[in-house]
Amino acid sequence: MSLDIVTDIVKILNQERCFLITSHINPDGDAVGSMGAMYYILKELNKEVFLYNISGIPDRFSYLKFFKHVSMRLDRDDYDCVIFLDCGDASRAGGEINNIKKNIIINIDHHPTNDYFGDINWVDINMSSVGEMVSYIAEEIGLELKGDIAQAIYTAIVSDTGSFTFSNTRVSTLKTVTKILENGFDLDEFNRNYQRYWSINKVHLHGKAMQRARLLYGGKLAIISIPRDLLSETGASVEDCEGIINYIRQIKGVKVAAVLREDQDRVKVSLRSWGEVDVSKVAVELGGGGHKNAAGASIFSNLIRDKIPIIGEAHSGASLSEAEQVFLNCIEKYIT
Ligand SMILES: [Mn+2]
Repeated sequence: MSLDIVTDIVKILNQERCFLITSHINPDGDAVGSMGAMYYILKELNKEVFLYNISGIPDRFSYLKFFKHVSMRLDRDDYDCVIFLDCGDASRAGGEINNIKKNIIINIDHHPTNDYFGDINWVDINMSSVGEMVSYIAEEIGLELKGDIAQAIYTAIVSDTGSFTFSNTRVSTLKTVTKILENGFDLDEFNRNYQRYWSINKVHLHGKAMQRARLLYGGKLAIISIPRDLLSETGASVEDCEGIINYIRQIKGVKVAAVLREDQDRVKVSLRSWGEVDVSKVAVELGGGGHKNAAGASIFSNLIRDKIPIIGEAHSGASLSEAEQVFLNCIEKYIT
């Protein structure tokens, strides 16, 4: 890939000395994988590299060796260059990062809602994943996509394309994967690491959640609302909810899948769609963001109060159903 922006980024990677790499809160496979790939690139260039993620890296990614170098705190207060990966805006990495000194901010992302907060912004909404974007940087430097870098990039791509089933899977994505496989990537070992991480609690949670699935708007919307109690009942964690949405997305005739999960002071909304329904617009309306076919938002209790007149005291447990109402009011025009 011969893009001027890639050349510009490589120039900075060569010039600067001390780097901080970060990605968004509650990192997914793309956030983690792209951080790892960038870390290995900078290590190849003999740079001083720090890794920061405000919520840390989920244990399921511990097969990536860079895992142990990621800190949940900022280790120093000045860096030559800060690289944000997979962040639509700088606050996605956590507020703390605004207080540090940095000469240059590089922003590499593929969210349509990105607000170009960097000094150098490489935002391409056609890219499958930020991991794929970082692979072009590696190649520009002349690094082969193998070993640790390949493992990190493959994690990012597989995660953000739903194992090559989402519409963001492009010819160039598969060309990148082809190069990785040609270099002797052990797919069997990878899949064992990447897929085998479920607990029995997660299985129980999924079972109970599936029972709650409903179809609305003539079967075009599949929705599951998860009250907080369901997690304590099954001993499952918040991360264990991951993947529930993909099952209801597969119901015949469904155009949009939605999971609403009750959290401390908010209800988290996850959205997936097929084809033309752009769920990022729904998410933006609710104060969130994302991609055309995969997006999310948080409905806070004050938003609920703004949009639904509450008479008297809200009864306990009302917030989930109220958030559901706010969401349904919002999605109606996109789905009917
Ligand atoms: Mn991503």
